[in-house]
Amino acid sequence: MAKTGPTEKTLLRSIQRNGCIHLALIDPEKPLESLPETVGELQKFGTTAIMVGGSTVTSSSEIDATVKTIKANSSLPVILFPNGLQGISRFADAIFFMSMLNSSKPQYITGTQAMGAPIVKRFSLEAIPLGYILVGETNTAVSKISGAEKVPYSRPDLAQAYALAAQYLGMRWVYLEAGSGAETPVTAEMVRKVVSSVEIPVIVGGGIREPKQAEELAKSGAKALVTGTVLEIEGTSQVSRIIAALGRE
Ligand code: 1GP
Repeated sequence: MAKTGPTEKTLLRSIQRNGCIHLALIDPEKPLESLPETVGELQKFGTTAIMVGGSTVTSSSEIDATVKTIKANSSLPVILFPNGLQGISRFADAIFFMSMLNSSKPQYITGTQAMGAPIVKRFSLEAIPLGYILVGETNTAVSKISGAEKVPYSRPDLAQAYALAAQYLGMRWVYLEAGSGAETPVTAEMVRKVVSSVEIPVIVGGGIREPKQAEELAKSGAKALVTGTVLEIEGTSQVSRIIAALGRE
């Protein structure tokens, strides 16, 4: 039987303690001014793990270098958030082993996964099975590349159906993704409906820039919020306010 590994256990423990956790997404294609200081600060502010990836990553050596810098400057777990085989690094702790459930291209549902699985095994990466659902109204890089027919915010019932399918397929996490830089984050209503219908933790990301938005999503039952762009544009101080808004002790 596939066991839950140490990184996934860290996420679950942190959720148990805090209710809703923060995951920082670092895209190696969009270098931050100072990655070493940034990851140190993120750890101090209470981020639970760092995700590394981006929809336009083309080189695994960039991923390797980013992962190594993060590992050298914090003790936070690093979880890969791959856009393809090039998103896999042997230096990470874990990988969100994901299927984009509403993509129209087989390569994003099971094709690349089949090619990547032996690499994940060879690198002894902890695979965290995740159903990935693209939602919302903004045409972001991920929606253009994946050819997903996004679930509109007006159809939370469809998001519910996909999330339930993820659970029944044995995935242990579900991710409602509005896309990096989305104009509007996932709606509270969609999060509430999805949370009410599944037993697996719901991750929400895309377009979260304000503490108020984070607070509302956490109150709606999201178990993890992912932010990327806000770190690139506003730095760690705004991220610290977002983490503070998650309602932890
Ligand atoms: C993208 O959900 C993440 O996969 C993060 O989105 O860059 O808008 O924070 P942002």
